[in-house]
Amino acid sequence: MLVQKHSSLFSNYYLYAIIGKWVRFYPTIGSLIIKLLNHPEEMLSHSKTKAKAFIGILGLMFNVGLAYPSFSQHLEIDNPKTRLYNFPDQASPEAIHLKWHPLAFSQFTEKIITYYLFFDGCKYDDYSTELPVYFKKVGLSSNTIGFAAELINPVYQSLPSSELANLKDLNNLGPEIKIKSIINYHRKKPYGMVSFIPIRKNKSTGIYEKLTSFELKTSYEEGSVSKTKAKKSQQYVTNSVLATGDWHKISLSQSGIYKLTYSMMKDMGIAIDAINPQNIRIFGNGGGMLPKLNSVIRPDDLLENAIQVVGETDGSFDPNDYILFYGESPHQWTYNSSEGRYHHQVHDYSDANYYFLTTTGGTGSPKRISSQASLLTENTIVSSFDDYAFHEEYLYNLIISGREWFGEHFDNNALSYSFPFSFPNITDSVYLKVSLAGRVLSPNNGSFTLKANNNTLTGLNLNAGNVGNGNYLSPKAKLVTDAVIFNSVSSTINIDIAFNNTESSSEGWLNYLELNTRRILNMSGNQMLFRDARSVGSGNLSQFILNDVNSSATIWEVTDPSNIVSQQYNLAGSTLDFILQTDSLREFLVFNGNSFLTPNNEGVIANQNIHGTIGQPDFVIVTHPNFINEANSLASFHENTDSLDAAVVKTTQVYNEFSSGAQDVTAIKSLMRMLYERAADSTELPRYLLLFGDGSYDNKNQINNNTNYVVTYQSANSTDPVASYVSDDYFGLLDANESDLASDDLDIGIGRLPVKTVSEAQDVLNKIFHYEDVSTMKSWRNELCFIADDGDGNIHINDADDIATMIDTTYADYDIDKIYLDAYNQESTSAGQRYPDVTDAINRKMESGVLILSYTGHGGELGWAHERILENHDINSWSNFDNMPLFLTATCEFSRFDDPDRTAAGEFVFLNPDGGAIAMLTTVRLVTSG
Ligand SMILES: [Ca+2]
Ligand SMILES: [Ca+2]
Ligand SMILES: [Ca+2]
Ligand SMILES: [Ca+2]
Repeated sequence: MLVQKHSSLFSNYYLYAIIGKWVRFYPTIGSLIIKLLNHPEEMLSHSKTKAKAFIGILGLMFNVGLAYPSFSQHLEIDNPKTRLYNFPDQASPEAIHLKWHPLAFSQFTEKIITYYLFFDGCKYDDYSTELPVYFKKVGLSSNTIGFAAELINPVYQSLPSSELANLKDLNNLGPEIKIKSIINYHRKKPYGMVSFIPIRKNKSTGIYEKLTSFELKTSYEEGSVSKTKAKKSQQYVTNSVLATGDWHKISLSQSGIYKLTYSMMKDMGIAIDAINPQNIRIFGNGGGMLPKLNSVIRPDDLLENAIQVVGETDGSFDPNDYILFYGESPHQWTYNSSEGRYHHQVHDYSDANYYFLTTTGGTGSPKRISSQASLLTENTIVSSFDDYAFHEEYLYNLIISGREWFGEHFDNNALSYSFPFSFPNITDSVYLKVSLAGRVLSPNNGSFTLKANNNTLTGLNLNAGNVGNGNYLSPKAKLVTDAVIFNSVSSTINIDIAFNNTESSSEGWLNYLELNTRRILNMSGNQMLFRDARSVGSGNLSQFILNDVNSSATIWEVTDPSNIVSQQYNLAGSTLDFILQTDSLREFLVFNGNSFLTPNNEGVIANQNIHGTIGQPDFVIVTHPNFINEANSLASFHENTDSLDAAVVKTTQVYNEFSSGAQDVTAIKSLMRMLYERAADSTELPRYLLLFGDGSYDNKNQINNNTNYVVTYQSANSTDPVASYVSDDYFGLLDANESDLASDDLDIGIGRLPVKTVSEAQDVLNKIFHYEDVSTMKSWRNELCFIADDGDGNIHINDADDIATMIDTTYADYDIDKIYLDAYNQESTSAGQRYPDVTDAINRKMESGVLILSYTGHGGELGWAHERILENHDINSWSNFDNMPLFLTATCEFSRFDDPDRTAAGEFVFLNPDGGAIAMLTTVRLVTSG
């Protein structure tokens, strides 16, 4: 009987799944529920094979927010022998008919209405367009290296002008349909993905036409995959260097030479008088974030750096002995050789970079800085060098979303700012790149003007334009970026930025200033970094000539920060020179020994060894250290009740082994990549990732009372609430070709427990454990409830009804209850329209219990519907501990979990200690339905 079948239907669910965005909900939700209800008996069985697949599906649907109307493909997740997709019959492709519907619309307020064209099975590819996309997945053999698709026998029909009048984005459509065909990978297996917008503008008539039927012809190129994979692949060490020995973590924030003295080491807790300084080692992987593209090789575990230990030869660390090492800023500069410019990249997750010191760890001879000879002949002279600087502050996030933060704020109180830069011995023009954001409401305009040393910089186009009428669907601000070259004779450069607002409510923000110039190669200050892209060329032997040095000048080549070498040179008076091959860009640091930088002590690090001990778990919990006990007991629970092989690691441990100690969203992904890559076969692939701890849009702790427990992946867009999102999917895009693209295919199921305190964590655990209790296996587990908002041309009700019908015809055993607002009495109150009977019905349903509760309609961080049918006081009043539903919400920011200033209504549903939801598939940002 069904009750029994569902005894553990949602017991593994720890999961509070996060959806970035959904467009066009109902096929997604309908398919999902059918999958949820599919094969419940396997879910109950202790083998749990399907349960795993099922949780995988919960994760898989959050593919960077894109709704895939069918998940049937993903069901094969645990059956690697089943081909995921059918090969099309190439000899006679079948005709495909598209069933188009009249124009649909979605109404947010009286003023905001968006329109959609749609056909059955369509999806919307990107949130800036309202045009439907046809897509199809095609099976490919594992040695496919090329894939293409074309349309045969297309049949078109004119689109009535009434359907076009309200659509945007038509201008991008040409006379030919643009077909995108790519090879994607799902759990290491390739498949072809074909997608296109099935609308064209007829070349001869100029009329827009929709494609109504066609045949899809696909072609493949097969070849040796090992050939394409011949480039180096990521290697993983067997054991982390942190597994044995004493470890002390230090931090720093700017690039340069750092000194560690006897007394500092003593303060760090090192038994400095007892150690042999010849055994001291420093590890660290240099600055910058890990690369997003998986195939880019990155350091695995911590690299040992070459250092200098002054006074080590006598075997004792005496009070005047010291260590010198090169430390790199977390913020990176990269040279773009086609542009001939250096660009900076601020670290999105950390303002510090970390190094690890040990006196007993590591293997082999400790790495020391060796010296590098100067060559004897030159063919290129270097007497000036490239220098750069940036100014970028992390002060404001304009829409509480996205990873781009802004600095100085321009408004009527402060319309201009001044930024001083210093380039001693400047000898060339200055390249200045500026990025700003302006918030100017229609019909006004605004612009920024820049001055360098009081001269207005012409040729910059920094027109802030306007961002429409400022409703909550329009961009908060418009980003303007431009670059200019100007001359400066002064080594001090003052950049003044003024905001010209035509209306007092206009605002602006500085994103960044970035400068490139050249300086004469004269020593300036106590430490100076230099490099010269002009020296680079095949066969170049460059003589670097450096003036104004003292006799104790030392030059380190820092091109490879873990393999620093000391450069030998010739000295004549106060000028030194050295000659090196410069086939590629090399970087140096000269210092006079008078002054060094000092790192911060971050304390002792306990031994850890994720690399060596994690094995090949099905289920990985990455927890904030605060919740380690709760994470461990959840892991044991799943090991005992579900036979899942579970592993628990702390965020800080993941960072230490995968991102050199700095918080980085990609470190968690790199851990999952290691498990994925090490898997000997498909049964060893990781299946689930649980993030144990709340997240925040503020990954660098700028705001007070932050909730940055487990790092969040935020979209690049930080100005447009419709295009900006947060998504935990990023952690599960694991194939080599994947990074963070919407087309990347999620390979594992991912959930998050958005808990902030141990007590919240314990409450959630109590719920999960209780859900498995036999006393809760009652008839409520046979009931489903669909709640639908009114208005919007009945789209929510139609969606909910379609889902209910889908389920009713597939699973007649379930009792379906519908709470459609239109069926209830609406009352006018002083606070607006209300549906008190709907609220009562929902509260009663929660108390009596349902397996799945689905809501489609308007909503926000405070509850559901304009009529406030569900609010936080309802949610917090629920005491349905014995019958907690899975919540599916197709509504806006109901569960915007990453805003520390507010616990969203969806979070309250999940965190309610006396009931609420056992799990949620829910929305965290603005979404639109269609
Ligand atoms: Ca000594
Ligand atoms: Ca920024
Ligand atoms: Ca994939
Ligand atoms: Ca939260």
